[in-house]
Amino acid sequence: MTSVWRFVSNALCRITGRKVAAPTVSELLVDLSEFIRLTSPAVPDPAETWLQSHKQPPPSSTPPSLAPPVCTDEASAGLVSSMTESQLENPGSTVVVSNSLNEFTTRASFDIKKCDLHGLEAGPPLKTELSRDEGLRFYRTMQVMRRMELKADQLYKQKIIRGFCHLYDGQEACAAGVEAAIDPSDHLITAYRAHGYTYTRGVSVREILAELTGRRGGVAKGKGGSMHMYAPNFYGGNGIVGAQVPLGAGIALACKYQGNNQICVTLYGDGAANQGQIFEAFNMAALWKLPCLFICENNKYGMGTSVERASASTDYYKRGHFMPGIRVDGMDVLCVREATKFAADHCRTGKGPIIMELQTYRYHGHSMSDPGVSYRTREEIQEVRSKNDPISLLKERMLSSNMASVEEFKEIDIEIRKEVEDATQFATSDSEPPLEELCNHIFSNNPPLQVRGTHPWAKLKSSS
Ligand SMILES: Cc1ncc(C[n+]2csc(CCOP(=O)(O)OP(=O)(O)O)c2C)c(N)n1
Ligand SMILES: [Mg+2]
Repeated sequence: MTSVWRFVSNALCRITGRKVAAPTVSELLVDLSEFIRLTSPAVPDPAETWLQSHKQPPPSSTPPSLAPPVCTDEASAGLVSSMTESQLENPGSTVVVSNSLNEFTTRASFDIKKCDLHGLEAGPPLKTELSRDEGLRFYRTMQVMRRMELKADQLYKQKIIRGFCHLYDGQEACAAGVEAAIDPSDHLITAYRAHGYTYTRGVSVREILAELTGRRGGVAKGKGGSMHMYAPNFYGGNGIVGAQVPLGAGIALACKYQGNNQICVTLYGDGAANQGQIFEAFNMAALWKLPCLFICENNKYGMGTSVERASASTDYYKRGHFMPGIRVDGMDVLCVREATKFAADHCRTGKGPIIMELQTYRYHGHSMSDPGVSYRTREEIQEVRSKNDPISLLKERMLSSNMASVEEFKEIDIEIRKEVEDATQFATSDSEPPLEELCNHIFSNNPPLQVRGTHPWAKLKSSS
C-alpha cells in the first residue's frame, strides 16, 4: 500500500512539477485536481462562445448561491474519467484523467421558488427531490439544446441555413422541465420557436439540423424547415402567432373524447397571449373541461416589444379569468417540473384546463434577422446569463450538493460537442430532397381525407 502511495505521489510530482512528494491525502488530492486542471483545456462556456461571436466580453460574475440541499441518501463511490478535448480531436493522444474517489450524493432535496396562484387554494410544493441520474439527464438535455442552437446560429451566419429561424437558447429549462413531468403519450404543440421541443419529443439533433439545412434526412424530409417539425404526439412548429392554441384545445377535445387519460400541452408566447383566438380557445376548453395545459412561455419580449409595452396586464397566469393559473420560475428546471406535474394532474383528474406562465428569457434576438440588442441592453442579457442561466443553476446545485463532479460535466460537454459536430457533418453533406418529391408527404393519410371545400390541392396525389 505504501509503495503504491509513493508511486502515485511521485508520478503526480513529475506531472505537476512539484518538488516534494505529497505527504497527505489532501495534498495528493490538490495535486490531482491541479493535474486535471492543467491537462483539461476548459470547454468554452456556450454563453461565452455566443457572446464572443457577438463581439461581447464574457459575463464576469458567477452564478448565485443556491439554497443548501438536504441530502437524503449517501452514494457509493463513483469512477469518473475525463477525456481532454485534444484527446477527442487526436484519438491517438494518451492523456486520460481519472478521478475516482468521488462519493456522490445520489439523491438530494432542494427548496424551490413558490409559485403565484390564481383561482387555486394550493399550488406545487416548495421542496423537491432530485436524483443524480435525473439531474445529469436534465443537464444533458439542456446542454444539447443550447449547443444545437449555437450551431444553428453559426450555420445561419454561414448562409447554410436560410429562411426563418427562431432560436430557443435561454429557455431550455422550460422544455426539459415540462417534458420530465408528462408522458411521451401526452400531446404537445408549440409555436415557431420549436427546436427545443422537437428534441425533447424524441427527434435527434441530426434530424433537426438536417431539417434546418433543407436536406432529405431532416425530420420533415427537408421540406419543413425551422418552423415545421413534427414527431409522434408533437404537432409542431406553427408560424402563425397563436394559431396553435385552438389546435391544442382541439387535441385536448380528442383526448377527452377517446377517454385515454392523456392531456395536451399547448404552448404560446407572451406576444401571442394578447390574441383573440386564445380567449376563444380558453372559453371552449373551460366550458367543456378539456384536459388542456395551456403554457405561456413569457420570455419578456414579442419580437422587439417588451411585455410592459405590449400588455395591459403582464399577469399572464391570470388571463384565463375563470380558469386557474400558476406563475412559475421558468429558469429553474426543478420548479418547472414540479409545476407541470401539478398542472398535468389537475387536467388529468377531470378538473379541466389550467394556465401555467413560465417566466423565462431568450438570449438570441427574436429571429436570426434580429441582433436583439436595439430594444434591450447588452447588460440586461448579461445579467440573466450570469445570475439566472438555467444550465448553470442546475450545475451549481448538483456540484454544491456533491451530486456530480466538474470533470463529469466536462465529459458530458465533450460528448455533446461531438454529437452536434457529427450531426452538422450529416446536415451539410446529405442531399437535398429531389424535385419529384415536392408534392409528396403533404397528407398523413393516403388517399387524403376529403373535407368538403378545404382541399384545393386535391389534384395533387399524396404518396406518404
Ligand atoms: C398572426 C400573426 N401576427 C403577427 C405575426 C408576426 N410575428 C411573428 S412572431 C411575433 C411575436 C410573438 O411573440 P411571442 O408570442 O412572445 O413569442 P416569442 O417569439 O417570444 O417566442 C409576431 C408578432 C405572425 N407570425 N402571425
Ligand atoms: Mg415572447
